[in-house]
Amino acid sequence: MKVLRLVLGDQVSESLSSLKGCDKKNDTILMAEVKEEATYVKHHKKKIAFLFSAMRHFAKQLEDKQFTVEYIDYNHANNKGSLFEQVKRSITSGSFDKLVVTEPGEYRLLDDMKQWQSRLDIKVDILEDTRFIVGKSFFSEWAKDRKQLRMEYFYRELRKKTNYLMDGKKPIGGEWNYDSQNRQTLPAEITIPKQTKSPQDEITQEVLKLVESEFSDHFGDLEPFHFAVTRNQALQVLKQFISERLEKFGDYQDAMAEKQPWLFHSHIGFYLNCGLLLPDEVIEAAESAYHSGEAPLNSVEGFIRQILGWREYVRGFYWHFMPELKQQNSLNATRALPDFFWSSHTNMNCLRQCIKETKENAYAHHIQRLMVIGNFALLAGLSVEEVNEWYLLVYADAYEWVELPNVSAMILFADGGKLASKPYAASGSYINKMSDYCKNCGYSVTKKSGEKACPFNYLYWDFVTRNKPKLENNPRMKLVLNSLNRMSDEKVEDMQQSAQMFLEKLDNAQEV
Ligand code: FAD
Ligand code: DLZ
Ligand code: SF4
Repeated sequence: MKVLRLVLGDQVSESLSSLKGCDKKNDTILMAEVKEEATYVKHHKKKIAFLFSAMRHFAKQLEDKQFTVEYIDYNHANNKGSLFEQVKRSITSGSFDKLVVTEPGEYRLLDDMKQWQSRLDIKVDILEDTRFIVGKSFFSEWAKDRKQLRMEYFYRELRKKTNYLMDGKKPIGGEWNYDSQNRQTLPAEITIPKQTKSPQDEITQEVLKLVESEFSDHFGDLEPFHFAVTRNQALQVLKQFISERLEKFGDYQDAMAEKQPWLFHSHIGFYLNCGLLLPDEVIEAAESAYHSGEAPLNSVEGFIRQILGWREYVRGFYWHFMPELKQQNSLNATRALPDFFWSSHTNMNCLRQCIKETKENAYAHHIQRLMVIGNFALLAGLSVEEVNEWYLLVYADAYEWVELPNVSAMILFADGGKLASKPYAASGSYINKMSDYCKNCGYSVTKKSGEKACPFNYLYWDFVTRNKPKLENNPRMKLVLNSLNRMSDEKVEDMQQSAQMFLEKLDNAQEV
């Protein structure tokens, strides 16, 4: 039996199901840098460079172990431009008995792949992606017959199932969740560890040249480029996170600071999502740090919750609710994405900083994505489709399985509240509490309406007023709606008028 084994750009892991039982003599592993995948959205330059370099290093690693690899680079004479055409070419030119591939992380590609068997007239095995703690069916089973699908309860199930941070049947420390201890602001005198920078080698430098010449019209800065592109480098990033950042991860998880894009976060999402790191090894490294006394429980539980809880949950949520999830727009958000999402030119300092850092690093941490950029997109009623496309292309860790639930369901409430119990909407005071952005802003965070007032303040109340009919039956919105009802008509009108003027400026592409 001669097997063609296709490995995708976000599958650079030797533990991959499609590589199990690979016959080094007879089988061929196909990897291809193709235009279709690099441009179905115009990914950030750094994201393309990162994946192409990780792919090339992985192919070399396999070749060094005597696997037969057919690597089609972007300018290869035989490059056919799409994964399907590339597979077709290999099958036509070789005498394979079947194609084996691990299921892709995006619905569009899986949907396409399901047609390959009949289109190629060869047996196609699409195998489960085992690089997660649980399979897709675990979520569907758990969701069955449940009225609410809150992450917290899914997470508790997984804690019990895996035994991570458990003391028999009870959670270590007595609580499942230490979120309330994870909301500190950053003290002025704190030392933030330096970002782990992986050195560029010749392969990466080649790729950087390629990306500069082929994708020059894509968003983002290509250099400086310090991503890990091999498993050993990614393990080094993990190691440094555990020894230098994890201790304070919990305390400052929600904090933001100007010119500090990396803070105490792990910066491993890129590596987990493309296969350079695996979730169980990351969780186990954090758990060991707790047991050896290197990091406190609020940090370790908070970190493990992100990976065992949120990451597994959003993946299950995506596959359970696709393809409908992509069509949903419960708040009818249709406003065009403002130009400053690309240029970062806005007088709102919080957005200017977060978008500028996104452009520079293809990274922003969770609270920047959620409570600054996402919050603005929600309050301003930005188009669900355009916001999703933006998030999918700007972040180097973005693939639809993880991006879409976070954007459509978490920030835009487009699913009508299946994921979040209420919209993650907040006024400027939240941003002011959790960051130092407001100090250097052209707007005043204490002003509620008028030209100089922080746009988040009046947009917040305008959002609540506008969507009152859709939110008034939500028990978690009761306090907010009571506050709105207690406000004088004049105050509400002032804020609505300010919001109207601001949104008109956005619609007319004027500077805000
Ligand atoms: P840390 O803060 O150190 O967290 C550790 C790990 O936990 C992350 O690497 C990630 O694997 C996991 N994690 C944390 N939160 C989430 C979450 N909400 N969903 C899934 N995994 C999570 N994450 C992506 O991996 N890809 C995306 O495209 C993506 N888009 C997002 C869009 C929005 C609007 C929001 C609010 C969040 C998004 N996230 C996404 C989740 C989160 O912001 C990133 O995982 C995190 O910022 C990556 O940085 P880090 O590795 O330093 O994470
Ligand atoms: C994101 C991406 C990019 C930019 N380029 C490639 C590529 O050239 N070849 C490839 O096999 N995969 C690439 N990818 C990752 C795929 O888009 C990813 O596998 C699917 O979106 C499914 O998650
Ligand atoms: Fe952002 Fe408002 Fe603060 Fe300015 S004042 S940084 S717009 S929250």
